[in-house]
Amino acid sequence: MYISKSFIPILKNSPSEAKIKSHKLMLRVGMIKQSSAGIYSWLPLGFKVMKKIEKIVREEQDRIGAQEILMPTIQSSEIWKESGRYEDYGDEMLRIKDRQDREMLYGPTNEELVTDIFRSSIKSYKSLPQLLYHIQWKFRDEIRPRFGIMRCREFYMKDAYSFDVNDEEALFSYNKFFLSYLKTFKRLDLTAIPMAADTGPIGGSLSHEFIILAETGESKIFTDKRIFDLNSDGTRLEKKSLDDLRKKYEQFYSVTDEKFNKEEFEKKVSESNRLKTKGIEVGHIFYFGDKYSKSMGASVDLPGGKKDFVKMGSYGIGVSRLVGAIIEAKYDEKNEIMKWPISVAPYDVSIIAMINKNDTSSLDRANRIASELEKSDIQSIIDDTDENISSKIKKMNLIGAPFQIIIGKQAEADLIEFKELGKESQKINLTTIIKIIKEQKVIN
Ligand code: P5A
Repeated sequence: MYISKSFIPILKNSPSEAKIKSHKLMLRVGMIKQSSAGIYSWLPLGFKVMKKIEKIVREEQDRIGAQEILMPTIQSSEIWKESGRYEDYGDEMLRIKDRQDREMLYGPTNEELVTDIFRSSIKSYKSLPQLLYHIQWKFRDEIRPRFGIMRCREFYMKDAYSFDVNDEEALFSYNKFFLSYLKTFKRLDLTAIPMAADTGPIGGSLSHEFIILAETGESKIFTDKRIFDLNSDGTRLEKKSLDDLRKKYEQFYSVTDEKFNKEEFEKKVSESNRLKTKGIEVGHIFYFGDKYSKSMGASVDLPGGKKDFVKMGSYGIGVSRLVGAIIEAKYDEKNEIMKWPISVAPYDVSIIAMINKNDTSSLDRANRIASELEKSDIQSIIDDTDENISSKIKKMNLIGAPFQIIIGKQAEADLIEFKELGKESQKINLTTIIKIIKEQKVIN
């Protein structure tokens, strides 16, 4: 891809309306464009990143046995009246009337709709567990949309729902998602910490928010620093192993402000391990038993012939918010360098060629390198403009491909100037470059 032909509308300076660095960068490099308050179009660069995040989220859902479906964005009010949430949800719900005067709404979440799908087909405990998910736009009429796509009105969410025969099995499902979330965020090169959280309008008795640390985050958190040393390595998709994983995390005090209790914090966490800070909520999981299955009549036949309401949980990841969260974690605003994790980078390599109008040799060389990289499934973007080299480098630093190739006027035969952002540049041949990039891609 040539920069000159791409739709990457870069601004010279940081936009003044943006308050936090992810919003600034996303507007600056043209990843998104606001269409109205809290509603955005995704332009090629932003869309590429979001699609890569979505793919990782999907793979990790599939890995725990969840099945993908696609529910509509527009729902009927009927099912919300059944669950009792139609009134409760208040002004955050965008309510619409169709031409027959039927009350419709743009879904802010899908507990009701998925329960309706479940109850129409599943009648026996033998079909359980069922883990269903979709990745779909949601709408919440936030009173104060802010920080770009971080808190907006229309956003892209992965939401999953579990249906089980009893509490024990339902907690097994809950723990599967707990593991899957740790793995998902790790693949995005983020450290997301599970924190005991309130259940709010979703309801239920057990809930964790997954939070990444960021000064600009909207969630206040209180935690034991030692939780950052934990990981999910070696955990298997078995009850005991998953239970141990959750216990391992829960042994350390780690809560959002709604759950904060000063006395408990100071009793459980030594002074040197206490961390009070802010973070961004990138995922949220809930266990709510029969809250929806009871009110909506979703029951199954049990082994002895009796019937019972299924036990449910729901599990959300803010797919569009993650684009901003990764920028908050990775963007060096002072030096204006964004380095995307290779797993979600819009391009793997930027090729910066010194272009001379009368001599196309460096552009020819850039093209040859790009097509060799392509053969190894490495995506590149070529700066083919006639700007000077330093402004080209600045631009590429903002676009954020984690690797750069610079083709100067007097390029040596075999050697190429190659740089990983944040590291020294080196002169090596193309085979070595491909090897270095492929190695990083595999780690992810
Ligand atoms: C869980 C899945 C739910 O809606 N129902 C289905 C449950 N949870 S949640 O916490 O309310 O939302 C899940 C994740 O969606 C992201 N998110 C948002 N992203 C951008 N703008 C918003 N206004 C917004 N609201 C929620 C968050 O990442 C949240 O964790």
